[in-house]
Amino acid sequence: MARALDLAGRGWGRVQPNPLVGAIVLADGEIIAEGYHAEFGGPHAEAAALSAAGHRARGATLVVTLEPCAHQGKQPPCVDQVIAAGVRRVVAAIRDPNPVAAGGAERLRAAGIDVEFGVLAREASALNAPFLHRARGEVRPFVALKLATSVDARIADRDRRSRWISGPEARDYVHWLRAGFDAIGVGGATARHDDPSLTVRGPLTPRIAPRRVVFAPALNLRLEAELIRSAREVPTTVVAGADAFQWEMGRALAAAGVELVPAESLEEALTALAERGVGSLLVEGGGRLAGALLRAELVDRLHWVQSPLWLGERGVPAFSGLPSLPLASVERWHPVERRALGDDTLLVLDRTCSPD
Ligand code: AOF
Ligand code: ZN
Repeated sequence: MARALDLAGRGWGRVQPNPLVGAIVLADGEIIAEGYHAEFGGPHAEAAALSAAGHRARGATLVVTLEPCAHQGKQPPCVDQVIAAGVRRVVAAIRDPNPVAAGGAERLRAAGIDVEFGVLAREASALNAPFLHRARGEVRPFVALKLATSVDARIADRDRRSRWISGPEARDYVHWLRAGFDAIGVGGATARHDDPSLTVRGPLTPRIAPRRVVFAPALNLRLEAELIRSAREVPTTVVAGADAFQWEMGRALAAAGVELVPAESLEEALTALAERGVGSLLVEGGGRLAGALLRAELVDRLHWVQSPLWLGERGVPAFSGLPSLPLASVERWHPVERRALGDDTLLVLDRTCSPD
């Protein structure tokens, strides 16, 4: 299953809003074929692995990160292919919560195939957290925060300089990470001070370039900002209070090709983004937006890159405005990944823990 999860990850940036799925075919304990879902609308992981196995799939075990689908969608039902291939046993990490596709296990069992769930279920759930979030019927996008900080959790020095806290490996990681999200968000102050482009500039080209979203309640932006100047090439949304769009800046932004989304709160903003097709949002700062999202319990995942330097008390804090609750009542988040990125350290934390 660990191998199947690795394979599933290769679809990152290419398959959303569909799930990342990997599969292997095992015979006599050996991997005889592998497959993964490589492209939205393309062959499912099970079909890819089974066609690679050919006649050797007869009597074999199919290990897959998600329950095989039972529906005719853009692809034929995987259960039919599993049955036709003569597979004897299916080991799946998690059930498919998508009501349209669900029911695969029952169909397989009715055909006399052994079906087992629960192997590396937590890892499989973490891998497809945005897909599972939407399948639960959530009305807002899956929200992840990405922050590069010093050891003392500062995102910029006392003059707001942040280039570069993290090293090149961590910056490559961010470009890879962006490719898997529908939208990349920043606060207005960050858009003004850092003038980021928030585009994907790594080896992985996303199937659809993520939309850029600036949360700027008071519309305190510069028309010369990179995000605004390039709004006709890469879709850009500015979220602000409805009143703000009446101002001259609102009209100028619209004329520059920026999509304006009125919202009076972060909740409203996220719901409006979901209605416009944003299923997952990666927020890259700054500290005020990060703090406000956390305070409102609107963050599902944190990608924290910690670099080996200190910026001191006058450095810009990664999260501002968080309440100081008594230790006994604070919630603990759940690590889903820890690894080195050059000299930096990546820690990925989820707010809620998926069940085993
Ligand atoms: C995938 N890839 O490898 C598997 C999926 O419209 P379709 O035919 O591509 O079906 C999409 C649904 O099929 C998806 O939401 C999930 O429930 C199920 N399984 N989907 O895109 C795969 N195994
Ligand atoms: Zn399928």
